[in-house]
Amino acid sequence: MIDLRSDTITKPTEAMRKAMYEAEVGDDVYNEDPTISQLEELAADLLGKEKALFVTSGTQGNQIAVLSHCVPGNEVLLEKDSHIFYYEGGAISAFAGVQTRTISSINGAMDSADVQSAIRGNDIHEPETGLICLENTHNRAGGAIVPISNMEAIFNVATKAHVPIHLDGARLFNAAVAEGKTVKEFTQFTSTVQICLSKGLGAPVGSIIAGSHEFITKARKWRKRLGGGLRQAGVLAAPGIIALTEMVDRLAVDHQHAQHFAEGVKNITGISVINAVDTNIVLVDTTAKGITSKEYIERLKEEGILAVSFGPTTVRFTTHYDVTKEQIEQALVALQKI
Ligand code: TLP
Repeated sequence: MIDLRSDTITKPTEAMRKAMYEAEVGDDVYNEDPTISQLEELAADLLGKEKALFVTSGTQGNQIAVLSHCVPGNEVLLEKDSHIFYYEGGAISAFAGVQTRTISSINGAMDSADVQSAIRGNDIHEPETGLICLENTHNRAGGAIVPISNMEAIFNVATKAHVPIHLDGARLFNAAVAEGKTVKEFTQFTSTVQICLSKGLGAPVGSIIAGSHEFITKARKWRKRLGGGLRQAGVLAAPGIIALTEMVDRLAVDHQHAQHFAEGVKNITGISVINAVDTNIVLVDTTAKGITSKEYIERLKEEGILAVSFGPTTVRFTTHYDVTKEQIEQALVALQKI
């Protein structure tokens, strides 16, 4: 099977497995795991924040951020197809007791004027705006890079209104590598950030959240409340360190593979690429073929290719460390056959 469902499916590299075996560990709830501390210091430095915290998943990291920034009854502003709104099971309402207010975007980038006008005023009838969430790259927009200038414009609006900004940067390193920039250049316009170690960077488990000392103190407490305080977690941090030190630059290869795949799809009748393919995601529309994405995915499976549905006639293909250029070629042959 050629698995293009997600970059979450990558298996830990040999170097990661060796590092897991050799990791020095302690009880991280007591702050005594040296490998966790090393990962958190490295991540805080890369992300340009005072402190970082290892969490079990991207979803948990985003949830802890909302819980730490907001109080029940707050309103959170976020893009209408953002992961936090679309794919986290309504968790921010269930756990943080906040309501959401969604904003449309172009390729994941909300207009700062729309954000400004959505921020609530000082009116007894209205909820208070507790947080603005951004996502970069934007998953449902097809791995689209939200421009730094757009993040800056929203940050300026938020700062004036004293509203914090949380960035869901599950694939922030993809954006940075594709733009030839550092992740800090993006995170300078955020209060807090979540990055996934377990997507294109290849670690088996985990995410990082980063922000001020004060934020991380609150976040640590929320992580414990949610049952995410881990004990000898150094075995999970060790591959995370490799993810951040050895796996970032090679994301460019995944981007080349996505480009190559998209070019190939353009030569196949009945299907078309509908995103700009900024990074490692290709969205393919099946409308002209007269079949649904689910039917198309079934046909793909028969040919040994796995992909996911992203709408009634949209199929998402994601490139990652465990897919070679030869497999991309094979996938294109299978698509041609269908
Ligand atoms: N995204 C997954 C699915 O949940 C859709 C995927 O295959 O793309 N933020 C963003 C932008 C994400 O894409 C994801 C995962 C998460 C957060 C959540 O990360 P995990 O899976 O670690 O909870």
